[in-house]
Amino acid sequence: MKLKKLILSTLTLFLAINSFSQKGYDLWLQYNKITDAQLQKNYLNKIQGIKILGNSPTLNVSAEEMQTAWKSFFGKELPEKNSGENILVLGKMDQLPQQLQKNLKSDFENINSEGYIIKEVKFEGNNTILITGKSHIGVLYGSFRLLREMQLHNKLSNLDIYDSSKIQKRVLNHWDNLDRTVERGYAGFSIWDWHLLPDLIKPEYTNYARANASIGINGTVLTNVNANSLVLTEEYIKKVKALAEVFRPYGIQVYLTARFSSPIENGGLETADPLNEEVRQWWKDKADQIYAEIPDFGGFLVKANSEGQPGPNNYGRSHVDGANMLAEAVAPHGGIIMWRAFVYSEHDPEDRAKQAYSEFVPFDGEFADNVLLQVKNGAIDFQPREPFHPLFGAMPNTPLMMEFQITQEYLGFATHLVFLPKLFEETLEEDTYVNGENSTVAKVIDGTLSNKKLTGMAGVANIGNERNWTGHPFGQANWYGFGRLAWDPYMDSGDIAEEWLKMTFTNNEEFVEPMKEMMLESRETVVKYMTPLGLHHIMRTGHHYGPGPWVSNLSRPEWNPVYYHKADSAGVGFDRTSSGSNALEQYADPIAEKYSSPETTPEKYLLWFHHLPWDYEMKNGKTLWYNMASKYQEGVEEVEDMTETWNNMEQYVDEERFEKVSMLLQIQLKEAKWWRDACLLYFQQFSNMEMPEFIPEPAHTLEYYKNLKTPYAPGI
Ligand code: BDP
Repeated sequence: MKLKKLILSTLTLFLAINSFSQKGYDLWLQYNKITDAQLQKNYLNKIQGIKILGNSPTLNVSAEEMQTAWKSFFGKELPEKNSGENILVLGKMDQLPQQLQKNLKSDFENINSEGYIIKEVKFEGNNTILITGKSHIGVLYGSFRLLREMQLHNKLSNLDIYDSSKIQKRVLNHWDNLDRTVERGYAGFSIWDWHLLPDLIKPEYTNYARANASIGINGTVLTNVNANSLVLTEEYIKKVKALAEVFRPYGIQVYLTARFSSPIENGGLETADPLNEEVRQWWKDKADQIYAEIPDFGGFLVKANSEGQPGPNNYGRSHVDGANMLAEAVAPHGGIIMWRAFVYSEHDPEDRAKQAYSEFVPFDGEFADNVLLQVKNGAIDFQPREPFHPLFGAMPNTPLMMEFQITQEYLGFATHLVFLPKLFEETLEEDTYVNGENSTVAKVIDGTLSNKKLTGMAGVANIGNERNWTGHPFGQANWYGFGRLAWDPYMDSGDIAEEWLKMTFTNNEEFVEPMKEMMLESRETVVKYMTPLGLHHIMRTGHHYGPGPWVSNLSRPEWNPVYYHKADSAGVGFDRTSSGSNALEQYADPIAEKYSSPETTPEKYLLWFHHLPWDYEMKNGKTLWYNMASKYQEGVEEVEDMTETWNNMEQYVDEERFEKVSMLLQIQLKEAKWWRDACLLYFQQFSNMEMPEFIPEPAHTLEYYKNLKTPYAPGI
């Protein structure tokens, strides 16, 4: 009896734990039970069975997803039916009866090869919901869309939905090493278990692919940009192939990072000179070898001549020489090269913010057709806030791919709650003026401005082997939001937050409304307590965790925070106007003119472009010093508000996620205060001004903050 009881209670506990942690693992694909009777009736009346036209692995996973969702929504299967009223029909265009194809002609004209149509039609004389597209992947995307409609509790009536991605290559960049450490990864180790591949295929690989396909991500770069040439050996290609096979039904191509010196390291050649015939042949052979195993291999991502990585400059050759050589190797197989523009040199005295532009603009129009130049959103490095990268307005004849960082290297790791789609949106909406007014960054990267044939958006992944994938439960929203914006860079970040909240937690408006507001404000909050008013790169060294504005002893000048804030008794900020580095000249005239005076520079970029005296009078009539202090204080107070908002949400969230977020918010609050106190104590030495009365007495001295060490911070 006792034993039975013990077994039972252990089982209950196990199930409870499992169902809770499952909530994190299932990401936004929770498919919460539909409890509203009306809604349930609507769904079950409209869809009473499923019919699949044709046969393919992608159609199979579409059908499987429907079943998974049905079990979860309604606790039952969706029966397969051959004919009848109210069935859901899945099939691509050429599988539809001729007449239906004809009727839908104009609908099909609205979508591209990955697009989908969800429409109520007569199929074999019956009322039917049809999910179709020009490809099986289109059908899969359509299936996820229908399920999203249901997760959002939208009624299924008069369905007439169509949608297509606006960007072609929607790619996650994993900075994962072959030893499973993840550069700038804060959610555990790499999910790729290289040691056990290709023989052990983990369910995580499939769930990763499902999650990505559900938001339209269609590519994954498996390895770190600081690349290891080992991944290009036969042994590893087999491992990569195994992953590619799992991802293929979900429409996800694999890519690898190519270390430029691989012909030397792997091929025994004496050089990696891109104009050397042997080297060129080596890359062609390598591409042939990879494509023989992985016919839909995407291509290579390359970090060259950047932060110590080898590249064409080592041989006196240009970035174009390097990129085009690789492009030639993958072109016969339909592959592409994503060549990174994240290039700066310690030997170059020019402002780091200017260097990529100086390096690449002269090559505009010279890259091969299958090269995308991958440009970070800002000219420095994934800061909490940066003006858009001037390259977006300066290379009209080169396909430019956006690179965002989803992992929070400079934004509090997986500890701080920050909703990044707000940051991404801000960049995408900026006007470059490259083709006159309204030449937004979004239009540059989706190709509409200059009719570019190849388009892409990359996001540095925040995924690891933590049970909930991203460490912070809200980190999932950044992965989700990246995918949504890569599909449609014009999406509103508020809509993204709302979708994610409903799909991940609950549709209850009392939860969704306040949480949405909190997420939308979270990015500005972090800017306030870390780098207000255009300050940037004042994090501690190496790991970049916490404040370190005093750091000045690193070997490369542009790695030191003092290089970026230039605080002295005369003032603070980086003069990038004509009296300083003149980085402003890299922007179109309307921006350069507007930002050349501090009076007309948006306050959010003030110290990015200007070095200003501490008593500079700002728009509100107060001094710069006063405003800086009040931003830091507001940041802290806003985190306090976040903790309060979250505390009111307990009834809507499972215990496990509730507790975890509560604790993380407490850490965030502690660290926001750390940022405020350390930065204000440091800058006060130069401002020589009183701390405004609203700033509480700092908990510690400046020396204390300077001496803090975190040798084992994750991500390096
Ligand atoms: C910096 C990171 C470094 C990356 C580099 C890059 O600190 O780890 O390797 O960017 O993007 O932000 O290549």
